Amino acid sequence: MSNRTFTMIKPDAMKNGHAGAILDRIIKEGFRIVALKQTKLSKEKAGEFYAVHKERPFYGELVDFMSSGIIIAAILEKENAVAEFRTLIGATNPAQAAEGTIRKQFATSLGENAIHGSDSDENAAIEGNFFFSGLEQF
Ligand code: 3AN
Repeated sequence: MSNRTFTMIKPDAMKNGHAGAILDRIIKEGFRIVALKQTKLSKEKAGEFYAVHKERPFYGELVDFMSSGIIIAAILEKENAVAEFRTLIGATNPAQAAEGTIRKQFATSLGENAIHGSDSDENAAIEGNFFFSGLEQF
Protein backbone atom coordinates (compact mmCIF):
# COMPACT_ATOMS: atom_id res chain seq x y z
CA MET A 1 0.00 0.00 0.00
CA SER A 2 1.34 3.42 -0.95
CA ASN A 3 0.69 6.37 1.33
CA ARG A 4 0.51 9.00 -1.37
CA THR A 5 -2.28 10.31 -3.55
CA PHE A 6 -2.62 13.09 -6.10
CA THR A 7 -5.26 15.83 -6.21
CA MET A 8 -6.31 18.82 -8.28
CA ILE A 9 -8.59 21.62 -7.13
CA LYS A 10 -10.53 22.08 -10.37
CA PRO A 11 -11.30 25.35 -12.22
CA ASP A 12 -14.86 25.60 -10.83
CA ALA A 13 -13.70 25.50 -7.20
CA MET A 14 -10.86 27.92 -7.96
CA LYS A 15 -13.22 30.41 -9.65
CA ASN A 16 -15.74 30.11 -6.83
CA GLY A 17 -13.08 30.99 -4.25
CA HIS A 18 -13.05 27.63 -2.46
CA ALA A 19 -9.34 26.79 -2.76
CA GLY A 20 -8.42 28.00 0.73
CA ALA A 21 -11.28 26.20 2.43
CA ILE A 22 -10.56 22.97 0.52
CA LEU A 23 -6.83 23.01 1.37
CA ASP A 24 -7.66 23.76 5.01
CA ARG A 25 -10.02 20.77 5.11
CA ILE A 26 -7.44 18.48 3.50
CA ILE A 27 -4.77 19.47 6.04
CA LYS A 28 -7.19 19.16 8.98
CA GLU A 29 -8.02 15.62 7.80
CA GLY A 30 -4.36 14.74 8.36
CA PHE A 31 -2.94 14.83 4.84
CA ARG A 32 0.61 16.18 4.59
CA ILE A 33 1.50 18.24 1.51
CA VAL A 34 4.35 16.58 -0.38
CA ALA A 35 4.17 18.96 -3.38
CA LEU A 36 1.82 21.77 -4.40
CA LYS A 37 1.50 24.26 -7.24
CA GLN A 38 -0.95 26.58 -8.94
CA THR A 39 -0.98 26.05 -12.70
CA LYS A 40 -3.14 25.93 -15.82
CA LEU A 41 -3.44 22.97 -18.17
CA SER A 42 -3.34 23.51 -21.91
CA LYS A 43 -5.96 21.54 -23.87
CA GLU A 44 -3.20 19.22 -25.00
CA LYS A 45 -1.95 18.57 -21.46
CA ALA A 46 -5.49 18.07 -20.10
CA GLY A 47 -6.13 15.59 -22.92
CA GLU A 48 -2.97 13.72 -22.01
CA PHE A 49 -3.85 13.65 -18.30
CA TYR A 50 -7.32 12.25 -19.00
CA ALA A 51 -6.27 9.95 -21.88
CA VAL A 52 -7.81 6.94 -20.06
CA HIS A 53 -11.21 8.55 -20.66
CA LYS A 54 -10.59 9.19 -24.39
CA GLU A 55 -13.42 6.92 -25.54
CA ARG A 56 -15.96 8.23 -23.03
CA PRO A 57 -18.70 10.58 -24.32
CA PHE A 58 -17.73 13.29 -21.80
CA TYR A 59 -14.02 13.38 -22.75
CA GLY A 60 -14.21 16.57 -24.87
CA GLU A 61 -16.26 18.38 -22.23
CA LEU A 62 -13.85 17.22 -19.50
CA VAL A 63 -10.75 18.41 -21.42
CA ASP A 64 -12.39 21.78 -22.19
CA PHE A 65 -13.36 22.26 -18.57
CA MET A 66 -10.03 21.21 -17.06
CA SER A 67 -8.15 23.58 -19.38
CA SER A 68 -10.61 26.46 -18.82
CA GLY A 69 -8.92 27.99 -15.79
CA ILE A 70 -6.29 27.88 -13.09
CA ILE A 71 -6.03 24.76 -10.93
CA ILE A 72 -4.04 23.73 -7.87
CA ALA A 73 -2.23 20.40 -8.17
CA ALA A 74 -0.84 18.60 -5.13
CA ILE A 75 0.65 15.34 -3.93
CA LEU A 76 -0.63 14.33 -0.49
CA GLU A 77 0.60 11.84 2.08
CA LYS A 78 -1.35 9.92 4.71
CA GLU A 79 -1.67 6.28 5.68
CA ASN A 80 -3.89 4.58 3.07
CA ALA A 81 -3.96 7.91 1.20
CA VAL A 82 -5.83 6.91 -1.99
CA ALA A 83 -8.82 5.33 -0.22
CA GLU A 84 -8.91 7.90 2.60
CA PHE A 85 -8.88 10.77 0.11
CA ARG A 86 -11.60 9.23 -2.09
CA THR A 87 -13.75 9.00 1.04
CA LEU A 88 -13.01 12.64 1.90
CA ILE A 89 -13.92 13.96 -1.57
CA GLY A 90 -17.08 11.84 -2.01
CA ALA A 91 -18.88 10.45 -5.07
CA THR A 92 -18.10 11.72 -8.59
CA ASN A 93 -21.64 13.09 -8.84
CA PRO A 94 -22.10 15.68 -6.06
CA ALA A 95 -25.82 14.83 -5.93
CA GLN A 96 -24.73 11.40 -4.65
CA ALA A 97 -21.85 12.60 -2.46
CA ALA A 98 -22.17 11.89 1.27
CA GLU A 99 -22.72 14.67 3.82
CA GLY A 100 -19.45 16.16 4.97
CA THR A 101 -17.52 15.36 1.79
CA ILE A 102 -15.70 18.02 -0.20
CA ARG A 103 -17.80 17.43 -3.31
CA LYS A 104 -21.05 17.63 -1.31
CA GLN A 105 -19.96 21.01 0.03
CA PHE A 106 -18.23 22.56 -2.99
CA ALA A 107 -19.08 20.76 -6.27
CA THR A 108 -21.77 22.07 -8.56
CA SER A 109 -22.32 19.25 -11.08
CA LEU A 110 -21.06 15.88 -12.32
CA GLY A 111 -18.79 17.56 -14.85
CA GLU A 112 -17.66 20.41 -12.57
CA ASN A 113 -17.05 18.54 -9.38
CA ALA A 114 -14.49 20.73 -7.58
CA ILE A 115 -11.72 18.22 -6.94
CA HIS A 116 -9.83 15.24 -8.32
CA GLY A 117 -8.48 12.30 -6.34
CA SER A 118 -6.44 9.41 -7.76
CA ASP A 119 -8.27 6.08 -7.96
CA SER A 120 -5.28 3.76 -7.35
CA ASP A 121 -1.72 3.78 -6.01
CA GLU A 122 -0.43 3.25 -9.54
CA ASN A 123 -2.36 6.23 -10.93
CA ALA A 124 -1.40 8.39 -7.92
CA ALA A 125 2.27 7.92 -8.82
CA ILE A 126 1.69 8.50 -12.56
CA GLU A 127 -0.42 11.61 -11.93
CA GLY A 128 1.93 13.09 -9.32
CA ASN A 129 4.89 12.63 -11.64
CA PHE A 130 2.90 14.25 -14.49
CA PHE A 131 2.96 17.55 -12.56
CA PHE A 132 6.02 17.37 -10.30
CA SER A 133 9.65 16.43 -10.76
CA GLY A 134 11.45 14.48 -8.06
CA LEU A 135 13.08 17.72 -6.88
CA GLU A 136 9.63 19.19 -6.13
CA GLN A 137 8.43 16.31 -3.91
CA PHE A 138 9.32 16.44 -0.22
P1 3AN B 1 -13.57 10.57 -10.34
O1 3AN B 1 -13.02 11.95 -10.57
O2 3AN B 1 -14.58 10.53 -9.23
O3 3AN B 1 -12.50 9.53 -10.21
P2 3AN B 1 -13.93 9.57 -13.04
O4 3AN B 1 -12.48 9.21 -13.03
O5 3AN B 1 -14.93 8.54 -13.42
O6 3AN B 1 -14.38 10.20 -11.65
O7 3AN B 1 -14.12 10.78 -14.05
C1 3AN B 1 -13.16 11.76 -14.20
C2 3AN B 1 -13.84 13.11 -14.31
O8 3AN B 1 -14.65 13.12 -15.46
C3 3AN B 1 -14.79 13.42 -13.16
N1 3AN B 1 -14.13 14.03 -12.03
C4 3AN B 1 -15.79 14.36 -13.79
O9 3AN B 1 -15.31 15.70 -13.79
C5 3AN B 1 -15.83 13.88 -15.23
N2 3AN B 1 -16.98 13.01 -15.48
C6 3AN B 1 -17.13 11.73 -15.08
N3 3AN B 1 -18.31 11.23 -15.50
C7 3AN B 1 -18.91 12.23 -16.20
C8 3AN B 1 -20.14 12.35 -16.90
N4 3AN B 1 -21.00 11.34 -16.98
N5 3AN B 1 -20.41 13.53 -17.50
C9 3AN B 1 -19.55 14.57 -17.44
N6 3AN B 1 -18.37 14.51 -16.79
C10 3AN B 1 -18.05 13.37 -16.18
